[in-house]
Amino acid sequence: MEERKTLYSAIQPTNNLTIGNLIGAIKNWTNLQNGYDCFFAIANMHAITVRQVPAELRQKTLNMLALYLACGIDPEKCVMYVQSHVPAHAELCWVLNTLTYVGEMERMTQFKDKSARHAENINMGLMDYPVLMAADILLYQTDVVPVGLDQRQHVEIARDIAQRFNNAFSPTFKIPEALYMKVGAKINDLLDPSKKMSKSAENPNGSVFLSDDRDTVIRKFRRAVTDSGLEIKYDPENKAGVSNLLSIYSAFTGKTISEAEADFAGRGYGEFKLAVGETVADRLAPIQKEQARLLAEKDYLDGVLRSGAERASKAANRTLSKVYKKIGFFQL
Ligand code: ATP
Ligand code: LTN
Repeated sequence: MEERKTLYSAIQPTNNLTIGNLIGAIKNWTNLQNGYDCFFAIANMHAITVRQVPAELRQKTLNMLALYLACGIDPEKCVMYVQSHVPAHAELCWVLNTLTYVGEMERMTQFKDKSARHAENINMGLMDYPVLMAADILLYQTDVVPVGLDQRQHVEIARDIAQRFNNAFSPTFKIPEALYMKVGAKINDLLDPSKKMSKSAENPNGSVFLSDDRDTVIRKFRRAVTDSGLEIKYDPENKAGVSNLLSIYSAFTGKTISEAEADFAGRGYGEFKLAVGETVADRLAPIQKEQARLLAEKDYLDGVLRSGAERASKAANRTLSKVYKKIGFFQL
């Protein structure tokens, strides 16, 4: 039998997730979990590169796990764990730091964006973010990394660092490939459709959070920016707002873009926006209910994380000990 490939992804528990995270990341994970050996992390070490409130970070970590489960990620099939529970991430990051150049980190788009947004706290961790992410991916000998398009540069650098290590020592890391979905790899802000929808956007009315109640979801869609035209057709260049709404509708219903266009042929923007809002609200309700149910099951969540940490550590330590051997760390 052919060996199963390994899939790795993670989300930072920095805020409530948006429908961008759901469509761009989690939904694909649930579709992919049957075909791969999957690791899904809650990247709390990445999260602290921007200042967090400790009690909130702790709670958001559990919220995120409950959400993974509520969206249908199955702990029998996948390893779900908290990044800081596996010390090998920090350990490999240190080694990889010695193979990474300051100049290339300074040029990373996300680093530049976040430095501008958090000018008072441009810390070393923020700059090192991509190296920690490379450590995450490479520890598990990952084949594929399903992420949104905004993470492209980070996966590229992980590949470069892996290759650099393999060339400097000997083949050690598998070279990972990013995996983007055709529809929904980039969901945009409802108020500024030229920007990606983000969970830490300045104006929360442009982002739809998975925790938003029905009225809030519908209100946000009603106010979504479209254009002065009339036609409901997919044309991201000229009709960014309408195209974004069509992508969201298509992702939430499983219809193709042309089926989505057909559903709204001849209808007005107002009706269209309301229909998309209702569709999204209908799909979020059961996820929210299941998440709340799971959050009350503390022992169960604890068990999932304990078993996740154990399984992840085992795989990660296998790679780390190879690395330590190759670089000449004296081993006991
Ligand atoms: P922040 O605003 O705090 O930087 P974020 O909303 O960009 O966060 P991340 O934790 O950085 O979220 O990303 C988690 C996953 O969700 C990644 O795979 C990312 O590519 C994906 N993702 C985030 N935003 C979108 C979006 N608007 N469209 C599609 N995928 C997205
Ligand atoms: N930076 C990622 C989150 C993340 C990640 C990873 C994604 C941390 N480690 C490893 C894939 C693989 C983001 O989506 N913002």
